[in-house]
Amino acid sequence: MSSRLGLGGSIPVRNVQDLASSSSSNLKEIPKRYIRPELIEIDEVLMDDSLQIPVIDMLKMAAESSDDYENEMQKLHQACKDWGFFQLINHGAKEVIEKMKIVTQEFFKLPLHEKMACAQQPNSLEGYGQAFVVSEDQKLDWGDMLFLFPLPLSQRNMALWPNSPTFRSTLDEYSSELHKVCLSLFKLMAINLGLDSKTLSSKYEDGTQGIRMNYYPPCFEANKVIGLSPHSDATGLTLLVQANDVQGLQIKKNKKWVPIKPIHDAIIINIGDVMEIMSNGEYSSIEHRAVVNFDRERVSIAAFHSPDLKTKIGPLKDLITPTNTPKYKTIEHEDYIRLVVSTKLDGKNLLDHMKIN
Ligand SMILES: O=C(O)CCC(=O)C(=O)O
Repeated sequence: MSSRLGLGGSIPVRNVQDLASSSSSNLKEIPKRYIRPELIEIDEVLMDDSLQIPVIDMLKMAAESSDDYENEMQKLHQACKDWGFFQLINHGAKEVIEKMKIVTQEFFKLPLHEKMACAQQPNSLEGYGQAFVVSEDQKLDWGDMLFLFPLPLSQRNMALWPNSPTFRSTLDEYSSELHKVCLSLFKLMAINLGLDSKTLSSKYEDGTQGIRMNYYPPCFEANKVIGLSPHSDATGLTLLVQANDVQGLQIKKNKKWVPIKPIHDAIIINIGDVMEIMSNGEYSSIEHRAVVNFDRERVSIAAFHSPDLKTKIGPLKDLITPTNTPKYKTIEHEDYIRLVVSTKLDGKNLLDHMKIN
């Protein structure tokens, strides 16, 4: 079973970009399925800028001999432990990120029928559509997405890639550059966890990479809808960029939502559930969501990285000692994927199922 097919499919629902565009719908009232008071009103949003995620400089960790190495490695370790989120600068992928931002925005500008050439197929989340709609009365997010799986190469489904040579070559390059950044981060994280530097990266070299391009249309009731419901990422490490300069990402810290201000050339990195489990809880996978803007569209690109299917999901053996006993179960990767799907279906927290009480 391939990991992406195992994630199941989504019931097709109305395209939100089309629904929101006044020329096609003259929308006067937002349909009830998008109105989410239960999500929007429940937790406070931090309104000042006092709390921001750490900024980590990749260049300072490039050589152990550099003066800043120890300090920056320590900052990285603390960011993974305390925040589960950070902004990475000087990562070497700046140029391809700029190109990727352009081709992504161009894709969402295409007429609906052209975008629908990449539509999600039954039983798969891959393609153009919406995130994981499983019932006819489920509340909906105010956003569309194009979700593709560039890695492993053997499983690329080119039929769902937009038919533009520039899009394709850019996504190909983006996939490979971000995968490199991801592997480099895993080496640094392994060192910080006191492990052999290849312990983590070796599990991800042939792993899965899913790239999700999110489009959140503006909404005149932006304070009543949600772009992307609160979630933590079921994968290992996510590399996120905001494709235009409209903010919307919020992360949960001390029971409050903290709006993130992306630095222009930075990649926002977050620890996923698999990394929390493998680190035996040393690193944290944090809940986050995307909110919508009143008068401007927002576009973001998330690259999710999962280990290969041979890798069991559980705390890394080398971290387990008599005083650091396993806090999570160890299960086969395919069983983990089944768990991801079933917990998504019943809206439960995956990590609660993996924790050993
Ligand atoms: O749009 C964003 O900033 C967040 C995207 C995200 O969390 C996701 O695609 O899983």
